[in-house]
Parts: sequence; structure tokens; C-alpha cells
Amino acid sequence: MTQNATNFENIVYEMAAPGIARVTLNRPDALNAFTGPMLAELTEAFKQAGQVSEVRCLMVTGAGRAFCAGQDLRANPNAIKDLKNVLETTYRPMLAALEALKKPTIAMVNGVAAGAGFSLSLACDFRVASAKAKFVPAFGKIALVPDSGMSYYLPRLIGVSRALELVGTSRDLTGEEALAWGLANRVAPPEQLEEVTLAFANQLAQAAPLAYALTREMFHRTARLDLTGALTLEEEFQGQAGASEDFKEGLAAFEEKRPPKFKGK
Ligand code: T3D
Repeated sequence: MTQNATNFENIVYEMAAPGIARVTLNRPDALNAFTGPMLAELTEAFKQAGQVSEVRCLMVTGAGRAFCAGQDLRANPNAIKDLKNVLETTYRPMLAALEALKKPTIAMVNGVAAGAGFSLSLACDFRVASAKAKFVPAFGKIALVPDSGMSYYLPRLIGVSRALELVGTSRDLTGEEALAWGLANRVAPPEQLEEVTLAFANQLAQAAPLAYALTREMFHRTARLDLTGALTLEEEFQGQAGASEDFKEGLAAFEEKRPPKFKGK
């Protein structure tokens, strides 16, 4: 894949390292705020990353000083007149494409992540935050409710009470606080953010793709199941993982005392 092979205008989609794709929100003058065209491009990029087997991990980040300031409150005045429709037709497809990726996804939060930008970071499997990052709920300050997936991901990550505290008081979280609250997986000085994220992405890119996808789906679904339901799901998914070529490769690598080479089959 060459850099921005698809001619995106609002994002950059490229291979950051072998096996690791990177999507950069690229409207730095507007703090990478979302517009309809940008959300459509993100949807397309996530779908492409899902289809290309050489992509084993995806990073999402922002150009310039911000990760993303949420919905662009200036770009299209009509867009903020019918929020239900905007969410349904632009955010939902983007979030569905991200969810359907089934590969490890990391939000590299290089600066402020506000409103739907905060939500996008939550929709990734992991967050690596710059020590200068700020997670800003934003919705409460403009009398909105959390959207673009925040109502789903935030309480699951930090619990209902802390999620309500954040949104109810419109309190911002720094990178360090996000780490302490279990919202960020790593925090790094700004100048080491990329290095730390790539090292983490490289570890994740070695995971057996099918087993990772099944594990991720299982962890999301078991939150809504009782123990019997969770055991049933484990049995079903382990049946699938156990029938894969990667499982045979894992056993062979163990016997031969070498690192496994997983192919996602
Ligand atoms: O359609 C729908 O609306 C439904 C979907 C809703 C989802 C949402 O995301 S709603 C929430 C939208 N986002 C916000 O409310 C965040 C608003 N922005 C801020 O609170 C702050 O700007 C930040 C915390 C993000 C950053 O603060 P700071 O101090 O680092 O920067 P700043 O000086 O406030 O902003 C710099 C510029 O970016 C400034 O423009 P200017 O004055 O230099 O011309 C500011 O207006 C602009 N900017 C910041 N956020 C947005 C934005 N422009 C358009 N849209 C934004 N969201």
C-alpha cells in the first residue's frame, strides 16, 4: 500500500511499519474536527484495513497538536440541526467499520481528544496517550448527551460512576489521569509517543489474527452474558480457534522452541 493510495483528502492512510497501518486525521487547522467527508473517508479506510491481510494492527492519530476536537461545529451549520440523522448516517457507519475490523486498534492520542474525538479513541481497543493529551467529554458543556459510541465504551472501561463523573462535571482527564483511571494503556512523553506506540503495535501485530478477533468479540459479548452463556461462547470460539492452521503453528513453534509465525488462517 502506498501512502494515501485512495486519495483521501481529510485523512492520511499509510503503512507505518511492516504489518502496522496508520490512519491520521488530517485537518490540523480545525484540530482535526470531524466533517461528513472525513467520517466517510475513515469508514472507507477502516474497511480497507480489514480487507488487507498484511495489516495486523491499526493505529489512529491526529496531525498537529490535537487528536480530534469532535464534530466540527463550524464546517456545516446544517449538520448540527439534525443530530439524530448526522449520527445515524455518518458516525454509525464509521464506528461499525471500526468494530468490524477485528484487528488490534490503537488510538495514539497525541493531544486533545474532545467529544466524538474522545469517543473515537474509546472505540479503539487501546489508547496510548501523550503526557500532553487531554480527554475532554465536551458534550455536557454544549448540553448534549455522549454520542458516537461513548455511552457504550466509557462506562465499560471505567465504570458507570466515573463515567458519569466525567460527563456530569465536564471534567477533563490528562494522559496521566487516564492511565490511572484505566482509560489509557500507556502514557509517554510527547517525543517518545510514536516510538512507544509502534513498539506496542508491533507486539500486537504478532498475535494470532483469528484468535485475537475471537477473543475481542468474546470479551465484548460476555459482558452481557451469564456464566453459562460465557462458557458456551468460549466453547464455540475455542472450537473455531482450535481448528485453525495458526493453532497447529503455535503447537509446532512450542515444540521447536521458536517464535510462531501466524497467518490468520
Ligand atoms: O452533528 C453533531 O454535532 C452530532 C455529533 C456530535 C459529536 C460531538 O463531537 S459534539 C462535541 C463537539 N466538540 C466540542 O464541543 C469541542 C469544542 N472545542 C473545545 O472545547 C476546545 O476547542 C478544545 C478542548 C477541543 C481545545 O481547546 P484549546 O484551548 O486547545 O484550543 P481552542 O483555542 O479552543 O481551539 C483552537 C481553534 O480550534 C479555535 O478556533 P480559532 O478561535 O483559533 O479560530 C476553536 O474554535 C477551533 N475548534 C475547536 N474545536 C472545534 C473547533 N472548530 C470547530 N469545531 C470544533 N469542534
